[in-house]
This record gives sequence, structure tokens and C-alpha cells, in this order.
Amino acid sequence: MNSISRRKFLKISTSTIAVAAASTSLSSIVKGAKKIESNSGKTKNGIQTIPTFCDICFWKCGAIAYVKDGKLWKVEGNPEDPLSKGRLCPRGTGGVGAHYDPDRLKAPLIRRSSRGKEEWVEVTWSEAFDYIAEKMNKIKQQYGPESVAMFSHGLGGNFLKHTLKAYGIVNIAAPSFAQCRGPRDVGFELTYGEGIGSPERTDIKNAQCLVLIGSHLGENMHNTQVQEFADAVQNGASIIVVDPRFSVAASKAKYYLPIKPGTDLALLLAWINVIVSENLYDKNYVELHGFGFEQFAAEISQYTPEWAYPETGIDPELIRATAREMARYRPASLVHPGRHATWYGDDAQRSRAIALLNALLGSWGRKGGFYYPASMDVPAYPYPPYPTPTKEKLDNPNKKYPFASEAITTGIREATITGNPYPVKGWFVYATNLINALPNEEETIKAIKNLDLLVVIDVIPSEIAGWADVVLPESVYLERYDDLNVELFREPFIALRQPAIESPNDQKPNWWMAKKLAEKLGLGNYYPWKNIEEYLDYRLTNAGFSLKELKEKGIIKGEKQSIYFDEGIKPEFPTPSGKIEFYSLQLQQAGFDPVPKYNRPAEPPPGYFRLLFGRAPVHSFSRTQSNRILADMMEENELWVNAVIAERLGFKSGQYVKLKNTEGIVSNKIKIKATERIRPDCVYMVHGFGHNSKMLKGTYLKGASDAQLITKYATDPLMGGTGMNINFVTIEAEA
Ligand SMILES: Nc1nc2c(c(=O)[nH]1)N[C@H]1C(S)=C(S)[C@@H](COP(=O)(O)OP(=O)(O)OC[C@H]3O[C@@H](n4cnc5c(=O)[nH]c(N)nc54)[C@H](O)[C@@H]3O)O[C@H]1N2
Ligand SMILES: Nc1nc2c(c(=O)[nH]1)N[C@H]1C(S)=C(S)[C@@H](COP(=O)(O)OP(=O)(O)OC[C@H]3O[C@@H](n4cnc5c(=O)[nH]c(N)nc54)[C@H](O)[C@@H]3O)O[C@H]1N2
Ligand code: SF4
Ligand SMILES: [Mo]
Repeated sequence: MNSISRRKFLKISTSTIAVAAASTSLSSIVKGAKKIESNSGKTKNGIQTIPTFCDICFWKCGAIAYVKDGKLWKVEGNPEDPLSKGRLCPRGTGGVGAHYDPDRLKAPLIRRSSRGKEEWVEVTWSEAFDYIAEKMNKIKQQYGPESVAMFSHGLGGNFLKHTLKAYGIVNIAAPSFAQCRGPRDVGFELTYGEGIGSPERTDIKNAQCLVLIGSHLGENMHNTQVQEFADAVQNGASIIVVDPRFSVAASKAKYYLPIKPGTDLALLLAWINVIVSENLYDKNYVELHGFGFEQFAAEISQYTPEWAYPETGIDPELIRATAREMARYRPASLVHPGRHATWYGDDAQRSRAIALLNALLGSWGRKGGFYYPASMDVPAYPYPPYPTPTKEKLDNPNKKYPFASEAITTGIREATITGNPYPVKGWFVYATNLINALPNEEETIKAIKNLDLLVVIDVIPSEIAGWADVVLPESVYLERYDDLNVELFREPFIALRQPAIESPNDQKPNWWMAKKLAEKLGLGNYYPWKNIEEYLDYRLTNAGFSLKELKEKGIIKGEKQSIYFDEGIKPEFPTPSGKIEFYSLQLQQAGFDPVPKYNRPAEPPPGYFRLLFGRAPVHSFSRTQSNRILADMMEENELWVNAVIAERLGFKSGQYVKLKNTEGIVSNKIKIKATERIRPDCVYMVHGFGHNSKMLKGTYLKGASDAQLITKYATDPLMGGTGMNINFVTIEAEA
């Protein structure tokens, strides 16, 4: 059971204190950590403070690491940092647990027997690179360098990407597109010509009405957004939450709409219908900036609240009341675009409906809506040009998904299975646990079996590492430099990640691996710099700063910029019409609906429930369950089941059950949480648990894995995103 109360979820500062206390006791029992002599921290009473930024998730909060008597003691927020504003989320504070995790990878490993068996030989770095370089050279000779692909999540992959591009790869993808925010960004790109990005350009703190549709801030702990959400609540903003589950965010809401899963587009169209038919929209804004409004208005006139009622289960009067509420506060009315948007396969169109609703409210470019982010200008390092590829990318052949704006992970996986349009024989996997992040584990394994080389760079023996030929152990973020974070945000700034403590064993930072591998491959000329400090200083000096300065502060801020139309930002929409596209000719030309249309989702078969999943405030994806500090706060996940259903099935809270999906896949055991807070047609669990890598001793088989049960997925025809909320499960007593 999660020990943090709901009231505390929004109070980032409160919950972090508890974590800091836990980390003190942990560090006192762990021996062997060495202090870094060369850092810039000030020394006071034997305590050093080193500014850096967090990597427990991808929000990149500015932090200060404290080293006491040569041991990593705690991490706190850096008050200078615009993202954290001096406060970390519970995961960030528990980040010291990543350094002390006893299950960490300690040395490079080469697979001894067949793939997936988790039997390894420890080797030296040089042996590991020899092995990799030999395989890579063979692949290059036989198939060409394009037959090596890379999966990478986060900033840490930058240097490896550079080495592999120098070798000649073209296929690089991250799960953050086709398994996460891709449909959202594409829906907004189709409407405004620009996406939402990360950090989201949402002006939550100034919103007077905030609509959250399946975006569960407070469990989704992206720091700045949660702090801004708390500010908005405090300022009396009207909150509307749409979720089949009474989430933490729902507990802050004036209106809670327990929607039938998968029917959000019907609700969005009905809201749009009310706002247009009751003339509640921002007429000036629409006239000035809109394209195709008349056709759009005609198209949506059919979607009355009465039409939406049987689809969504939401009372027509509640639909009207909430639509009027949004209109009352416009333009400071923000319908949050969400982030993890890959639900049902119609996700880009659903996101487009969210974009259109915001356009009616006039919130794009306006205070309390969506701002225009700014960044500093830090030139890239001037590397020699990469070789010219002879083959095209293969993740999206013949532009099958015409509006995909980034590479599709699952497209690379498919090509690896089929060998079309050309064979893929090597994968580099950096900081992404593909077994848990991509839907349909069986397909991932099938693809892996076709490879001649799988290299995984990780910090712990994750499930994907279990399938690797070579595992390279990375230093955790508190032990390394990374590339600069030149953030695109409401105020421009540059942030530095720098080491606070040495790695306990033979782990190395990504930049070092990337440089050494390049040298082994005969590509040393792509690394004119000696070490990363030289690289960072070069880039910073070219921008008018220095590494010395950044090492001291961790953050360099630029001038505040205008971020709203009202402050002088010129309304420009890089769409084909140059306007906000209420009616999309480019969608029409590509054979898609120019105005989103609703398709009813499939119902669960009798006796089955829709499997839903999300975040817990103290864990990130499948990457933190082994962190002992965070595991202390939440050791396993639970299955939320409607209380009436649980009683009917004879299950009690705390009892272990197993889930079986329609394809017969059975989960690991998971505890029932019988609750009124979820609809009867679905069940819910936190993603990331149920690890089956035996080397993850601390978390092995604790809780169940949603990923294992996600055998089916619906591919978005516009952009290739994988909708994963379409799996149904039965609940069985644990034998
Ligand atoms: N079933 C299911 N699938 C999902 C989701 C879901 O909710 N359910 N969510 C989707 C979303 S929104 C996203 S963004 C993606 C996230 O997908 P991923 O980013 O792949 O997330 P993780 O599964 O946590 O994998 C991260 C891996 O990086 C490793 N790692 C951690 N720190 C470091 C480091 O410093 N260096 C290196 N080299 N490795 C490190 C971790 O040990 C772990 O193996 O997953 C998507 N897939
Ligand atoms: N603590 C923590 N915070 C995180 C992360 C983390 O791992 N841990 N990961 C970060 C990342 S990369 C991402 S993408 C975000 C993800 O965070 P969010 O974008 O908020 O999305 P999910 O975590 O997928 O949350 C899914 C929510 O949608 C609801 N839901 C499910 N189906 C439907 C439906 O059909 N309609 C509606 N309206 N709601 C539905 C679920 O009940 C749940 O509350 O979180 C970020 N923040
Ligand atoms: S939101 Fe939390 S885990 Fe993510 S970077 Fe910020 S402090 Fe770290
Ligand atoms: Mo995500």
C-alpha cells in the first residue's frame, strides 16, 4: 500500500522530507561510495553541495546533491532552477537510491549461452568494445550500416547517437513518440502547425479553468506541472476532470466526469457542439486566426450532448454545464492536451479535437492557455559531417503513416521481424526497457531473435538487458556529466548535469562509452575533444558562458521573453493555410477525416474488464522499482477493482489474484484494491511492476506487469502510435 496520503500528493515539499530521511538511513549503511575530488561544490562542515539535474524521469529538474563525509547524502531541488523551483518530486528526492541500489550492473557483460537466459561473463571494457566493433563491422560489410538501429530515451543517448551516426545508422527511435506523446503532438501540429513538446507549453498556473482528460497530475508527478496545478487549485481555478477512475486530480475537481473508457472523442465533440451552438466561442479569435470554421461548424452540429450520453455515460446537462464553465473563463481556459496519449488508436484525432476545443476557447497563445516557449542559443559542437546514407529510414515505409513527425519504435521492430524494406541486424538500446515499454512482448522477442547483435546500456539488469548479447553498465546520473540541457520553456535557461560522486564499480558514463566505441570503430576523428569537460566548455564558450560558471550554479538563465500574443508574440501558425485549421485539407487529401469523427470502441466480452494503467507518484515507468528508497514507499502495485464487482466476484482488498487476458496470457499475482473510485467496466494498475528479470533481486515478481497483458494494440493510422488501452482481462483467484 502506498504510504503517502492523497492530500500530500500535491505537496511536493512535504513528501520529499520523508524521502530525505529515508535516504539518510540508507546511505549510512552502504559502504564503498567514493567522493569526487574535482567537483565545484562548496565545502562546509565536510558537506559538499553539487548542482546538477535529475534523471529519475525526463522532466530534468534542477537539483543539488549533498555529499557528506565522502558519501552521497541527499538530493534537493535547486532554488535557481525554473523547473523545480527548489523542490523535487518524491522520486527525485529518492534518486540517491539509484546510486546505492545493490542490484546495479557493475561491469560489462557478454552473454554466455542463448538469448534471454541471463547467463553472463564479466569482461573488461576493451573486450566488450572489441566484441561489439567486430559484430558491427560484419553487419556493415554484409548489410550496410543502416542495418544497425538505435532505441534511446532521454538526453543521455546523445553521444551514442553521434557515434552511431558516424558509423552510418539512420534508424533511431524513442518510445516517447509512438508509445506516449506522439498522437498529441501530431493532433496539435495538424491544427496549429506546432506540437506541445516537453516540458509542455501549458500555462497551468494562470488557468482559471483547467480540464484534465485522462491526464492525472498528482500521480503523474511531472514536477512543474504538479506545482502549477497546486497553484491553480489554490487560486480557485475551476477544475474539470474526466477519468474512468477517481484520480488524485479528480479529488481537486469541481466537476468529475467518470467517462466510459474509450469514448472521450464523443465527449469532446459534444463539448464543441455546445460551445458552437450556444455561441460561446471566441468569435474574434476564430475569425482572425481560423480556417474552415463554417464547414467545421456544420460537421459538428450532429454531436449533441444527447447523442454523446449513451456513448460516454455522461449526463447531457453535465456536458452542457462543463462546456459553459470552460467558456466562462476563456481564454484562460486550458483543456490539457495530456501526455501519454496512446490509448485507442484514434488518438491523433482525439488530440486534434482537444486542440480544436482550445481554439474555440482562444487559449492558444494566451495567458492561462498555451504559451510560446523560448530557449537560449547554444551552438552545437562542430563535428565532421556524417557519411551519406544509401538507404532511407525504415520505420515508416512509403509514408504509411503520413503524419508521423518522429521515428516509430514499433516500425523498426516490425522491419526487424520481416526484414522489409531491408534487414535489421543490430540494435543498440540506451535507457529504454523495450520489453516493458513496447506493446506485445512476443513481437519484441521475435525481433530480437533476428538480430546478430543486441547491445543494451543500462544501470540495472532490466528485462531488455536480459536479452542482450552485450550489457554495458552506465554510471547513474549523480555520477556523470551529460550533454547540456538547453531547455525550451517559459523562460530560457541552460542546465548542467555533473557528477556528485564516483561510480562504485566499473560503471562508465555514456559519453566515455561513445568515444571509446568510436575509437574502436576507427571513427576517432568524430571526437576532437579529449573529455566531456572540454566539449561542454567549448559549447558554452561559444554561447558567451563558461563551464566554470555553470558548474557553480548548475543553471544559467536568459532574459525573460514574451510568451503570449498579448505580450507581442506574433500569431503565426505554420499549417498549410497559415491559420488554425478547423477543417484540415491535408487530412482530407490523405484520405482522413478533416474534422474528427467518433468511432465506438469495442466492448469488453462478458466477464472481462478493460485493463487501464497509469503512474504512481513514487515510481517512474519500469525503472525505479529496484531503487530501495522508492520501493520502501511502494513495493508492489495493486489492482483497482470496483467495490461492487469485487464483492460479486468474492474478492476482498489485499487478496492476491491473477489476471488473464483474451489471448490467454496470465499475469503475476497482484493484490486487489476494492474501491468505489473506479467504474465497474475497467480495472486499473500502476505500470512498471511485475519485473521478471531474476537479477533484479529487490523487485523480482513483485506486483504484476501491465505490459505483459498488453498483447493487443491499435495502431493510429495517421502517425503510427500504438493504442494500448484495448486489452481485456478476467480476474482469477490465486491458486
Ligand atoms: N505497458 C505500458 N507501456 C508503456 C507505458 C505504460 O504506461 N504502460 N508508458 C509509455 C510511456 S508514456 C513512455 S514515456 C515509455 C517509457 O519507456 P522507457 O523510457 O523505456 O521506460 P522504462 O521502462 O522505465 O525504461 C527505462 C530503462 O532505462 C534504464 N535506465 C535508468 N536510468 C538510466 C541511466 O542513467 N542510464 C541508462 N543507460 N539507463 C538507465 C532503466 O533501468 C530502464 O531499463 O513507455 C511507454 N510504454
Ligand atoms: N510519478 C510519475 N510521474 C510521471 C511518470 C512516471 O513514470 N511516474 N511518467 C511521465 C510520463 S513520460 C508520462 S507520458 C506521463 C503520463 O501521465 P498521464 O499523461 O497523466 O497518463 P497516464 O499515466 O497514462 O494516466 C492515465 C490516466 O488516464 C485514465 N484513463 C484511462 N483510460 C481512459 C479513457 O479512456 N479516458 C479517460 N478520460 N481517461 C482514461 C487512467 O485512469 C489514468 O488516470 O507521466 C509523467 N509523469
Ligand atoms: S519530476 Fe521528479 S523524477 Fe522527474 S526530473 Fe523532476 S524531480 Fe526528477
Ligand atoms: Mo511518456
